[in-house]
Amino acid sequence: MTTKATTKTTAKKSSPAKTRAAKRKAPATTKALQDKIVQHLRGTQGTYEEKATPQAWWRATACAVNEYVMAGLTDTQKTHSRYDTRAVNYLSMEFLMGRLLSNNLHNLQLFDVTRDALAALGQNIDDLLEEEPDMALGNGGLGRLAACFLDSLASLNLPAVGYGIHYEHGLFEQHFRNGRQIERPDAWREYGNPWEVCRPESAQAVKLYGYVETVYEGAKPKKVWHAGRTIKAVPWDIPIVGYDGGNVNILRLWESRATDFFDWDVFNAGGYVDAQAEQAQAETISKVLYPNDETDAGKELRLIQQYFFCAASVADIVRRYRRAHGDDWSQFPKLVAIQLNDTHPAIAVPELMRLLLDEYNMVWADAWSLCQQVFSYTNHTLLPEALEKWTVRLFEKVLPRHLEIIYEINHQFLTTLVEAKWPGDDAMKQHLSIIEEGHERMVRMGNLCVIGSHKVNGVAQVHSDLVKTDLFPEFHALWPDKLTNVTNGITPRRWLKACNPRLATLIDKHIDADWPLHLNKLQGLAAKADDTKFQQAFMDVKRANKVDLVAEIKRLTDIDVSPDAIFDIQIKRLHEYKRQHLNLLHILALYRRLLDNPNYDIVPRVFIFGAKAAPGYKLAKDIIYAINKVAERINNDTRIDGKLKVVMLPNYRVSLAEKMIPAADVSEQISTAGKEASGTGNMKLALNGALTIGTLDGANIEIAEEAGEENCFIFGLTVDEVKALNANGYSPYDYYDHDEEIKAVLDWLDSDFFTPGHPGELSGLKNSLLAGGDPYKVLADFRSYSDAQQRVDAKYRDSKAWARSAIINTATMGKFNSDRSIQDYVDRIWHLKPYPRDNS
Ligand code: 26Q
Repeated sequence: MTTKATTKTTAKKSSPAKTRAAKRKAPATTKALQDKIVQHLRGTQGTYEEKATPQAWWRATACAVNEYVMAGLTDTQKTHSRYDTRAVNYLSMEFLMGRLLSNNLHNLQLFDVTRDALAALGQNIDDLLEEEPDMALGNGGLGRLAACFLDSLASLNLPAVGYGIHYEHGLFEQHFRNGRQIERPDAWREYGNPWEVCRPESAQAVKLYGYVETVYEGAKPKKVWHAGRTIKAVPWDIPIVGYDGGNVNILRLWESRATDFFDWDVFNAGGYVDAQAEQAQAETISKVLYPNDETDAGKELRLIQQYFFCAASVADIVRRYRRAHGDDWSQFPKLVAIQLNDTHPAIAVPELMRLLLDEYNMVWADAWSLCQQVFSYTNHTLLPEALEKWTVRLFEKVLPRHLEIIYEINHQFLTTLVEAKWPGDDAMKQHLSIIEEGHERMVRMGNLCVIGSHKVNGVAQVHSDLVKTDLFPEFHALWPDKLTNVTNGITPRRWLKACNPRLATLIDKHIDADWPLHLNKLQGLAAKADDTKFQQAFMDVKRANKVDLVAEIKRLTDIDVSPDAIFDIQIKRLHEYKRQHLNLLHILALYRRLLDNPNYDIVPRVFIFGAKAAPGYKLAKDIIYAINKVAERINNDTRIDGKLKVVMLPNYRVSLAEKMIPAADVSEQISTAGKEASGTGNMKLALNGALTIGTLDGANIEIAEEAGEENCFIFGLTVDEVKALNANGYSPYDYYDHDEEIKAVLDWLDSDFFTPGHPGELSGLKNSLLAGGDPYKVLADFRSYSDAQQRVDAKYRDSKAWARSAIINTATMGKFNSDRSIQDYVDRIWHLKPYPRDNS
């Protein structure tokens, strides 16, 4: 049983909003929905009202809603083909979709009628929504960004297709055993998924391995790739429903299968088992999402995954184009845009070249010109270890023809453009080359993306500036117009309207009801920031959301927390650069102050974490363990009178984020300046009225600009100060030796205070910050962070000042609507036109 009070809070009274912007009527009545749900319960689920399980109710409801979804899908597809529209193809290894039922209901304006229909059938919609497994086909920010972008593309009526992999297992399920992270496979579609449609008629063959032969057609040499293996790529389509009558686009995810071709010779020679093994191998490709969100150096299967989905997607894009235009390629760059979500789909560039050259006999210059016009690339990281590289050896084995094409792209680039700009400069050539020389030669996917694209963007202003100055300065000198910025965004439909119905209802009463499309209208709330009654209403919503989270925390961890405490939330993947351990050291400092002085006066605080660590990332897993162990000790220490609580919720994922974010007072965004490309959780939390404690990193800078620094708690080194510290030689011991508190909390980790009977279990963490050199400057930022936390405490005591800042945060987050991000992509990179669907 969940406690979210959707039922009560979304009931709309007649409000000024209604008169200002009449809400679109629901496309169905309660009665119609009720009939459809029962019909599906009986007709497709094979059960009936008295017997149906909650799962069956959820499935029947999804099927009922699907009728509206599919109608919109058909209309949209017909419209696109009727007008032969230019479309963007968003290639991404990850789409972190979360659950779809609530989202689809909200976007179709069917939420209220469905809630009522289910209530009439004796079912609670909140409970039923919990039945849906998360579609967790992504690791974190990059995957969730792709999902928000799909929502915006559909809502803005822009022709778009998302292309990715139909992983059988998404991101692992996280459990804690004695405080340690345990991973279990995710089985999101073990029992099928009602949203997806298989399209066997659009399957593609994907080749791998083998060798390249040069044959001659007259004097003309022609390359023929004799593949060693052929895999079948089968598409599953997931409809993406735009908001309020928007279009319904498609997310197409490829599943790998063995080819139908059956080798009877092998079979007859007694090779039945070998034939089965081959099938298992083919199906391995789409079996599992790599759970690393920065690197997984050189894994052959990862390269094959990348090529598998890129080859299938590019073939699909070309097939759609040729259906309308045959062999006339002149319209191709006018109709096709392909966005590369980081370097993961970089192989799509040589793949399109291969198709044009080898299959469609185009000459090099024409093919290359087409490629450069259609591709563009988004960079999501500056961390050197996260820039993808593959060994030439691996490429030669898996994709021999692509390696040849990459060599030729590189040769042309170096001998024409680079030579013209920097004549005779071999060092420059080495630097810009796609091939890195060394004892093991490597293919640099970032360079391939920059060279093959007409635009390259970073994801927040400071990040894009660093892409120009630090990551690709020479490319920037060569092509001054290629590098640009598109600041990330989040969809306000999922991240406010659907996840925080109480706040959405309050907002509806004060501004136009179309704010989920025009998020800048939230600005209208700023006028009420000093209005005591509005402050009260706003903080009442926050408190009710906190009460819900209190129950969820109790259910998941059995820990009791009070909704009167400050809810301080850090939710993101676990990484050293994100510095969950800075937060932890500060918790230890607070705890120590409380033990030293029982009268130490702080506003009670609950520190809440959600984070998964990559299974092979030892220190990240040790930090999770440390948080859990510290939590155990603090939560059970009666001496501190409940002033401090620490909670690490297990299995952080989209659906859990939707419960945590509406209840946050404080948003922890504390990465080392220059390391977090953008962040998007920071936007979600601020939009829901949390105050940011953060460094001047990524999108925090722009959030502080919008909300005003007086409504955030900014601390720590700036990008330039971090650089200066590195240049001058940073020593963490300077802080350890001179700050008594830092020394005390670090030494505490060596004892068995938090791990009774097991001293030293937490010493790895201390070592990383001292002997390990503290690469992310945790100790350098500690004091400034602790001071900022004191400002948080002081401000919370002034409840009017706090309420005012919280309101201003919500009111000023309009910029971070992913619709704005998408419009920036359209204006600067894709140049698309909207095509609202015809009804036919
Ligand atoms: C690479 C090689 C092998 C295996 C996995 C990977 C891999 C997988 C995922 C590398 C990186 C990722 C994901 C990166 C990511 O999520 N980056 C985040 O992107 C967000 C959206 O732009 C930003 O807001 C974050 O700042 C950035 O960290």
